[in-house]
Parts: sequence; structure tokens; C-alpha cells
Amino acid sequence: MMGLLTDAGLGFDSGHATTTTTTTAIAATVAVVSLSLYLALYWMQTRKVHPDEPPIIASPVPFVGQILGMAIWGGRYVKSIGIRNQDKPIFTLPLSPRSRIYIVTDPSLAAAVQRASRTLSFTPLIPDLTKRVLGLDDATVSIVRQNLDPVGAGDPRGFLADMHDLVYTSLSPGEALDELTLSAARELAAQISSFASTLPPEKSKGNKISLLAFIRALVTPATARLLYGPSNPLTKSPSLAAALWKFDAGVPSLLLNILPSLTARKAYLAREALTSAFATYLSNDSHTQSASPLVQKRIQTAQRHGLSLDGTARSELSFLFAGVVNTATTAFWAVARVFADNTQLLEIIREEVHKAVVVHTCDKNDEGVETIELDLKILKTADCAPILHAVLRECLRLGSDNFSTRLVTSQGSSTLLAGKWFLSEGSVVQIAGGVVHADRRVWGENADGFDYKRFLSSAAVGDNDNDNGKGNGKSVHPAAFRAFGGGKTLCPGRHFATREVVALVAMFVLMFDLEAVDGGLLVVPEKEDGALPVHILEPKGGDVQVMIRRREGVGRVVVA
Ligand code: HEM
Ligand SMILES: *[C@@H]1O[C@H](CO)[C@@H](O)[C@H](O)[C@H]1NC(C)=O
Ligand SMILES: CC(=O)N[C@H]1CO[C@H](CO)[C@@H](O)[C@@H]1O
Repeated sequence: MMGLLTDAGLGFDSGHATTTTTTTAIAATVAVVSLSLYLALYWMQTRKVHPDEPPIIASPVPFVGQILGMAIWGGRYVKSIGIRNQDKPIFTLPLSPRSRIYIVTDPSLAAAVQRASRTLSFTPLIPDLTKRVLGLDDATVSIVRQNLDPVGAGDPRGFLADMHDLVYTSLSPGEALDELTLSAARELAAQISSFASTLPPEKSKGNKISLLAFIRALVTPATARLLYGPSNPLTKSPSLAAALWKFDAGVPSLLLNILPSLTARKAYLAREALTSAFATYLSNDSHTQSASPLVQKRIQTAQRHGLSLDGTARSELSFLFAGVVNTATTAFWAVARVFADNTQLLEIIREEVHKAVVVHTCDKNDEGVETIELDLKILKTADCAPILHAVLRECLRLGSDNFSTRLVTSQGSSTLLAGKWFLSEGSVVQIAGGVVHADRRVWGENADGFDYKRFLSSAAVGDNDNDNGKGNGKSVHPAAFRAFGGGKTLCPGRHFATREVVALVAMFVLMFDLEAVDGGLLVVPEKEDGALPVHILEPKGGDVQVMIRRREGVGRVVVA
């Protein structure tokens, strides 16, 4: 650069020599100063705040580069750094000389982060996150902020702590969960049966559908109905189901919070439409009386803590969102995998599911087709339906690049993570699910590919909490499966979601045949990992078109 300028200067006639020399000198000075500044910044970003701070990954563009990388490449940015640095169980991305993000990629260190829930906590981040994403007003945020982390039994409990306990208790295995699962499966069965009755008789080519949109259109109203009862906002106004997905698509932009009413306009408008529909729903007792017991208790909890109608509406919108979004997208991957596999997976699953078909009635209904009656008890755990459950877990592993986020709330020895790593107060720690899920040392050489067999361990017992199957022939660390988060933020809906998706896939394989549009097996698309991963990843390149056909002799499905 300097050379170029000097050469250019020599080209001018001698009358301008002084000016040229001055220009050259200024240019040289500017260049030297910029270079020094750059080197100083570069050096600064490589400075640890403490000798025990995790290794620093420098960016060619000091500090700003990390943010730019995340903004431009989304989840792929941190994921690719993590994969390139797998020798480091934790590393530092400096955002400024003092603020940093620590990225954890090692399962046992992830477990240590989860255990240190007092000094590495998610809860202090909730008020700001929910404010951004849900648009909570100041009064609601101040209620959300109260007593976030009660420790002893006598400590006052804030709104979030109460809600957290309520949801975890209600969705744990037991009678209430069985009831909820039953109503979910009934809703799905009713919708699937009524769709099946619109399909032309078997042997035709079938109907063309967009698979992801189709499954979302099944799961969204079904979940709204089973949680919020027959007068739920989505049944009253079906266009709101689409609004929920517009809101979903805009969550990363709402999180970034750079002029959301412009940069996330569609999501913003969708969220407001949903909020006002929820407010209308909530203000009429005859609507809420038919909601599920869990939702009725949620509404009472909100009232007890003095949430406004608007605040309660937004809180319930977030619950419906949590209940729908990941479940629907996961169901899409599971259905696609089962029908795309060329290793007889479909036959194997059909055989497995047939164990749960209690009455395969011979009394034909009006249209001369049979009714399938599913017994959910047989499907709900991996004991009886190991392959279906393994397929689901493998879809979750491959589809989840989610980060578990924690704030470092105090400095010094109390945060020497695993007795080794210094973490600076006020920084953010993220367990990078995408990196852990891609780690060959954890999952084996075929970590990139779909292999449900890795989750068919003999230890598969009960509900799915402790079964991570086998990676490299050895059993996988319990914190290595990140799709449901972990520690204090472990998803309370994981059992329910698992059962719901299993029921949905079971109904699909029993009722339908799916093919690629030009015939032959479905092709499972790549996943879109460019966006900020706030949920199970979507297919790259848009939805998948498939031909759907009713299976021979099968008319409708009901749930026992
Ligand atoms: C396949 C489906 C699902 C997946 C992959 C999933 C995943 C997750 C993850 C990763 C988190 C933790 C977020 C974090 O660490 O920051 C979470 C939280 C949560 N999930 Fe799920 N989820 C699913 C289904 C459900 C369902 C069906 C419900 C409810 C009916 C639900 C309710 C919740 C709630 C309420 C939270 C927040 C918990 C809290 O910290 O208080 N999820 N989910
Ligand atoms: C409450 O809902 C019921 C049932 O949908 C309806 O008949 C009634 O008019 C509603 N009440 C108000 C005040 O909107
Ligand atoms: C950091 C991040 O993306 N966390 C998300 C993980 O998944 C849950 C459930 O979908 C979200 O609520 C979090 O925001």
C-alpha cells in the first residue's frame, strides 16, 4: 500500500514534489498508526483477564469480528470455531478487553457448568430475554425479576420460580402427563383421520403436500386445543396458527433487538395479534374453564403474582410457543427419516408400532375401511418401542445446535469451573450443543450421519432421561445429548414432546405411504444451520414436497 502510493508520487512532475512528499508522509503515518492500532487491538484481544482464563480464540478483526461472525453466519460461526478447536474443552471469544463469551464443547465440562447453577445461572438473563422476545412491559418485567432464585425452603418465591416448579411437576411422568398425552394423541388422531378421509382411495398417486407445513398445521392447533381447551385462540381464529410461525421465524431478530419493529416487523405484528387473541381468551372464564389443569394453574399463578392481562397473555403465548415449535419441527424430521431410509426402517417401525395396535377392527365403517386403535401405553417408553424412540433421539441430536446459556454471576474461586478455569464475572457461558452433537470422540466416526442404532443401548430404560446410547462403542456422557438443554433449564416438556412425536410418527406409518414427488424414496434435506439456533433446525432450501397416499384398507385412527 505504501509502495503503491510512493510509486504514484514519482509519476508526478517535480513541481508537485513537495506536496507529493507530504501526501506520502501522511499516508505512511496513517498506515503505521493504523497498523500499530490494529496490532495493539489484536494483542489486546489475546490478553487473558486472568492466567486461568480458558484459551482465547482471536479473530482477524479483533473484538468486533466475533459479533460480526455471529451476525453473519449465525450458529455456524461458533460451531465451526468449536469443531476446529476440539482439543479445547472450553475457549474464550473476547468481545471487548473485559467482556467475553466462553464456549464449552466438552460434555463433562458441560455437566460442571450445569452443576454450578448458583454462580453460572440462566435466570438473571430471563427478564431481558423475555422482554425482547415477548414484548413485556416494565411492570411485568419487574414482576418477572422478583426472587428469581430462591434457595432455601423459606425464601420468597417469585413468579418464574413458581411457574418453573408448576410446569416441571405437571409434565413429569405420572397420571397428569398420561392424560395430557392422551388428549394430544386424540387431537392428532382426529385431524389425521379427517385428512385421510379427503385422500383419494389407495393405489392412486396420492396428494402432493409440503411436509413441514403439513405437520406444523397438524401439531399447532392440536397443541393449542389440548392445552387451552376448545375455545383456545387458535381454534377461534385459524389464521393465528400461521402467526405463531411468523413469530417463530422472527425470534432471532427480536433477540438481537436492533429496531425490532422494522427488522422483525412480521414477527412483531404476529406476536401482537396473538397477544390480543390470548387476552380476549383469558378475560372470559367460560373459555379458560375448559383449559387443561396445567394451564388453569398457570393462569392462577400469574394472577397470584399480580401479572396484568397483557402480561399473562404474553406468558401464555410463550408457553404455547414452547409446546409447539420444537415438537412440530422434530416430528417433521422423524417422519422424513423413517420414510427416506432404504434399510427397511419403515418396515421395522411399522412392525414395532403394530404391537400398539390393540383393535385392528374388522367391522368396517361406512366407507368399507378399517379403524386402527392405538394403545399409547405401548408406545410411551423406549422399552416397548425402542426403535421409534431411538429414531427420535437421533433426529434430535442431528437437528439441535442449540446453546445452553449461563451468566457468570460472581468472580474468583467460586467460579473456577471444574477447579480449573477462571471465568470473568458478567460474561456469558454457552454450552455449544452443535459442537457436542458433532463430536466424533463422543458419537463415533459416523457422527455426521443418521444412525439411530447408536441410541439402541441395552440400558434403554424407562423415560428417556439417561439413555444416550453408545458412541464410540462406549456409553455416551449424559450431558452430551443437548437437544433438551440440561441442568436447571432442562426442558420440562421433554417427556410430553417425546410421546407426542412418537404417537404422531406411529399414526403416519400406519395410515400413510409417503414418496418423493417423482416417485421413490423421500430425500432428507440438509439442515439450515446459518440462522441463530433458537430451536430445532429447519430444512435447508425450504419445505420438502412429498406425495402422500392412504395405505390400503386403512380408514382412520383412534386412540385407546
Ligand atoms: C422436541 C421437542 C422439544 C425440544 C427439543 C425442547 C427443547 C427445549 C430446550 C433446549 C429448552 C431449554 C432452553 C434453555 O436451556 O435455555 C426448553 C425449555 C422449555 N421447554 Fe421445551 N422442548 C420441546 C418440547 C416442549 C414441550 C412440548 C413443552 C410444553 C408442553 C416444552 C416446554 C418448555 C418450557 C416451559 C421451557 C422453559 C423451562 C424453564 O426454564 O422454565 N418444551 N425446551
Ligand atoms: C364468554 O364466552 C362465552 C362462550 O364462548 C360466550 O357465550 C360469552 O358471550 C363470552 N362472554 C363475554 C363477556 O365475552
Ligand atoms: C441460546 C439459545 O438459542 N437458546 C434456545 C434453546 O432452545 C430453547 C427452546 O427452544 C430456547 O428457548 C432458547 O432460547
